[in-house]
Amino acid sequence: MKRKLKLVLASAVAVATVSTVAFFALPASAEAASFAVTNSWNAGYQGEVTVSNPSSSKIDTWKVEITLPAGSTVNQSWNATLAASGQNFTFTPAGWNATIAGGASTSFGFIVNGTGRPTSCKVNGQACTGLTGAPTSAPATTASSRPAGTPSAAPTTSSAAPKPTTASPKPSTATPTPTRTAAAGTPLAANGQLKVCGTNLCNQAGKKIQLRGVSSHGIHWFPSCYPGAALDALATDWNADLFRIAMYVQEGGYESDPNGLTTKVNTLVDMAEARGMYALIDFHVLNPGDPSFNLTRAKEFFAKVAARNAGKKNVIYEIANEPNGVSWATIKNYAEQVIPVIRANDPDGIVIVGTRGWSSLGVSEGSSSAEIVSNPVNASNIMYAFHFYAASHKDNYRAEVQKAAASLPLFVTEFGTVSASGDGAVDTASTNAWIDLMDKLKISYANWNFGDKSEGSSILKPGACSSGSFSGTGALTESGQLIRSRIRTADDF
Ligand code: IDC
Repeated sequence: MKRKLKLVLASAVAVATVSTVAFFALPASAEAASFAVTNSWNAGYQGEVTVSNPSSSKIDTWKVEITLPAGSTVNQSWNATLAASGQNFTFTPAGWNATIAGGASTSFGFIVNGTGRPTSCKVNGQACTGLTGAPTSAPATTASSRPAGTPSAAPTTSSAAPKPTTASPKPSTATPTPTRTAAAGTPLAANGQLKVCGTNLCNQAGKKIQLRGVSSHGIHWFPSCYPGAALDALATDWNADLFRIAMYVQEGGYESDPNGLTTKVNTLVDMAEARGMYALIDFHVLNPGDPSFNLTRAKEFFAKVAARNAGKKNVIYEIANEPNGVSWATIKNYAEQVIPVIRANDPDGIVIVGTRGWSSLGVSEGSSSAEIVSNPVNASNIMYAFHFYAASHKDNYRAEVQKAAASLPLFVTEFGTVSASGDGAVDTASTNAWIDLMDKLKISYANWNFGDKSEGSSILKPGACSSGSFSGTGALTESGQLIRSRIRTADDF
């Protein structure tokens, strides 16, 4: 039996140039299809396709074929594999998004070089049955987007979309992907674009807020831990505000697979955004501890992710997880080279700078936050990372945080309930003392780690990820249950 598919083409507004809306009707077996261009500039436009499966049974794969008039070509795509043949452009799954559960959907995006709108489309071989209208007015958009004129601010660096599959790539066409409207009631809908205000994090209304969430484990090690169901559980069962995407650089991470991991990071940014959560992009340097070792990689990576995600409001950039064995001056120098790359591509994204001694504000290497206060990073809209592991780091570290928070905007981008090894027993008393302090100071935090490795800091029990069940407490370790109970309480937004 043929399964029903719904095809929706949509994109986000950015300019006041004329937008065209055309409607495709799908065959009788399908629900509906529509096509809207709401993000366009002189020489091109951007689209997003959502393939929906309104039936109750899953579909195993999908294929979308679009024909463009001569003179227009799909320049790049993301979250899909693109094949071009003349004016016909075929999109198949990126790999991870082939299967669509009953009632679910998947999206991919593309950039068209040229202004010609699709003249036909097919989904899984069934032709869309015709263009039924082309109103000239721009569609009412709900996609909260960047202000009119944004495309002029479109990044001009390297191609941003993951795995561009264009035959003739234009290095200057990196364009932000569409921004989704955050569902009402989500942290993202409530707070919008964040900014640093004094020593705090503020929402779009200027209110001081605290984000509470979790960090992934290394995304290259635990691919089965971050499907939609996991982020669903975090968003709706945990009421998490924040998902940190830990992308190791060494140990088989970014340096081994830059394109694959960039794509994975972007996918997780989209998944968090779709659920109304903030996404913290963590360039997880650890060994070697000198971030300068990865400076070239950092510039390359952040140019791409900042360009690609510039239009989104849910992205925060963490440029160096845990510098260690290096001076503050070296870290500051690294930051002052990486931050401009991010700013050139995403001017309003908050950047978090790691601190000396595994992001201990220097304490773990015999220093203190004073070295930062007296010699801060020369950039605005930045915060400083502080990390702790509750069984290892106690009163003297808490005292340092309390003191530093009066002068520096702090963000606890990683903390564990156990020892600094990431393993061992949960120290409930110290964890609660830390969380109480962070709540009091409105310091945002992400707990290490949302993974199912057999170690004390794991939120999930071994095997939980492959079971695919993430909601409730059944899959949670002792640490996971403690953290969930602290995170799911009401936010003060
Ligand atoms: C640990 C993981 C462990 C992994 C190791 C690899 O828990 O499974 O084998 O990394 O390097 C940090 C780091 C973080 C560590 C964590 C626990 O940011 O990568 O994760 N930790 O040791 N800083 C302090 C503790």
